[in-house]
Amino acid sequence: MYKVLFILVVAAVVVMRRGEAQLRENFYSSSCPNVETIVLQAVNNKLAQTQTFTPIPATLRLLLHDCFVEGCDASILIASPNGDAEKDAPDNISLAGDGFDTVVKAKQAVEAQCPGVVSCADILVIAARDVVVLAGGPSFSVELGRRDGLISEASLVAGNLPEPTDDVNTLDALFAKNNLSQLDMVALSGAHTIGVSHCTRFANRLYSFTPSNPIDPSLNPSYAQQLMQECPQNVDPQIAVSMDSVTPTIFDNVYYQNLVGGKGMFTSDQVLFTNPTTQPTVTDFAGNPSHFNAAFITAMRKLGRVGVKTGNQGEIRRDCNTFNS
Ligand code: HEM
Ligand SMILES: *[C@@H]1O[C@H](CO)[C@@H](O)[C@H](O)[C@H]1NC(C)=O
Ligand SMILES: CC(=O)N[C@H]1CO[C@H](CO)[C@@H](O)[C@@H]1O
Repeated sequence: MYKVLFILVVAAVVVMRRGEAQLRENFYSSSCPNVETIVLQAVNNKLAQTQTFTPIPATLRLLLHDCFVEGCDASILIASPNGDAEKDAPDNISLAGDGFDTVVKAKQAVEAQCPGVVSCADILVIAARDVVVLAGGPSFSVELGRRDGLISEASLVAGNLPEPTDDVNTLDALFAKNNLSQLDMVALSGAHTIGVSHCTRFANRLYSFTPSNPIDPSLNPSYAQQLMQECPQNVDPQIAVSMDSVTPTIFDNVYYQNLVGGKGMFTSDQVLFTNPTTQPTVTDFAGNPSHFNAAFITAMRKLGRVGVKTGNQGEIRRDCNTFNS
């Protein structure tokens, strides 16, 4: 009698743990042992082909936009014929095509060797890690085992992505909703050490901050002049400028040194230094690259766990841009 009960309990526990299958580093060790090498090679091929830096920041940013809306489930990659998928939301307007293409190419390379096995969500996580390393940032291992989602809707985006005008409280709340601490938020913002922004995203800080102060007083005056030169009023909305004006193509801690010097591009960057709750972390990261690297790695691994589907949830998409059926 007790034996039967014991077996039933054990069986129930096993079933429950299957249901909430965990991410793990060696998830594909028998089903696709070379997946990480294949993805890295595809990322390198993409860079060789485009001959520009753009795929690197574009791929990293894609991870944030995927994970913060419906979880890290490749929902951002879906191309809807009706223009109503996640990537079609106004918040995504500036996601560079090179990021999408990097993941699509990597998936094709993986499919050629391990058909139907590796999710697009995992390929994005691997590629986002790889581009950090290729830009000179820290190397780290990633957890795998995500499944691709079955939902991608533009209407689900609003309110789930950070805005360049956000203050620390708003950022704290949004990141907390994704199980990320304030420290994680400050560390992940360091991703703005590479890549570009369109002038429209920060022009308010140059021309219309407040009626009495058209230039944001928290901007370093010479940096403000530089930005006004790069982004004259009513400039072509396609024009984009480097977010880290000092080392724009190197993944380093100069982003934080810039904040200390009043050279943060967005309000959401600069407030990390002006707000007393985050300032000590910014000062620490500005002076200690190893502290930044360690915090960034921890936060990236946590970002990769947001809202994941595992076990038999979702699907393994064949083509990252479309659902299987
Ligand atoms: C903390 C709140 C954040 C805000 C408000 C924010 C906002 C933005 C905005 C407005 C842009 C410029 C888009 C454009 O005009 O092209 C941008 C670019 C970028 N963001 Fe963020 N972001 C945040 C956090 C993050 C995080 C957590 C990551 C990744 C871990 C990230 C990675 C990037 C990258 C790499 C770019 C450059 C994209 C490119 O050059 O194609 N951002 N971000
Ligand atoms: C946050 O963590 C809790 C506890 O592990 C989990 O139940 C929840 O789904 C997580 N939320 C997100 C958005 O990942
Ligand atoms: C890369 C991408 O698909 N961006 C889209 C974001 O959303 C706008 C509409 O708001 C589209 O025009 C872009 O093509």
